[in-house]
Amino acid sequence: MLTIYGVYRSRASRNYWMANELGIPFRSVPVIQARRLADPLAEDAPLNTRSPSFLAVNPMGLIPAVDDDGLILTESLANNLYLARKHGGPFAPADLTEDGLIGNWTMWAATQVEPHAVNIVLAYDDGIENTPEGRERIAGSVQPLKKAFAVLEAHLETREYVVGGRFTVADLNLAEVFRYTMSQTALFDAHPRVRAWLARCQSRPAFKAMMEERLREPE
Ligand SMILES: N[C@@H](CCC(=O)N[C@@H](CS)C(=O)NCC(=O)O)C(=O)O
Repeated sequence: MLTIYGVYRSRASRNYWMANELGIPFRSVPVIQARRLADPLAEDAPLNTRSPSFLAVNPMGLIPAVDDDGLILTESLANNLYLARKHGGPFAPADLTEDGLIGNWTMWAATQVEPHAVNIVLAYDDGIENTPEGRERIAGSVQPLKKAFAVLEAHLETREYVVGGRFTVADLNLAEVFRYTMSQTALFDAHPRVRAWLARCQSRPAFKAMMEERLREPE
């Protein structure tokens, strides 16, 4: 049985989305980010990323972590690659070439896109998006994202999905990273294929089911 540790309002969302796509049973343990709590170590604090019982699962103190019948994995995008490969079907690489491409696009998203995308989200989380400091932080993240958007826009010129002509774990992983940039509408105005691709990914029932759970959680 698969256990997913992490609230839906975190990068665990991508593992919940994957599990929904695969239609596999899973148990959800709603570990919350310690930074969202006044005193994460208080006796009555909810299970969080600094709770000793969660640190026993992921000593990095980060969500998500997954436990698949005793195999513990702690990197959200790698968790999805593993789940796709384990369960096979259209989400998984069909051959070594697709495996290479899916891994390449996933690492690209993790290293070239996510750090800037998260920086934008954190500016909003901190409520500073309309302050001079926040605007500067956001602009500093949007600038390097322009190149990544242009690369994906060009790639999508001749295809609807990133690898293999169908929705795969590569699309899911990238879509979850690009979701963090959605506040930056000018980036999407300048890259209409990226906008259409993201909408295509987010129109999937498995994504919508994940978002429903996410919206049920307190902000
Ligand atoms: N590279 C990791 C990053 C995980 C990560 O940074 N998770 C955040 C939540 S989205 C976290 O656990 N933060 C702890 C905290 O804010 O207290 C992954 O993708 O799984």
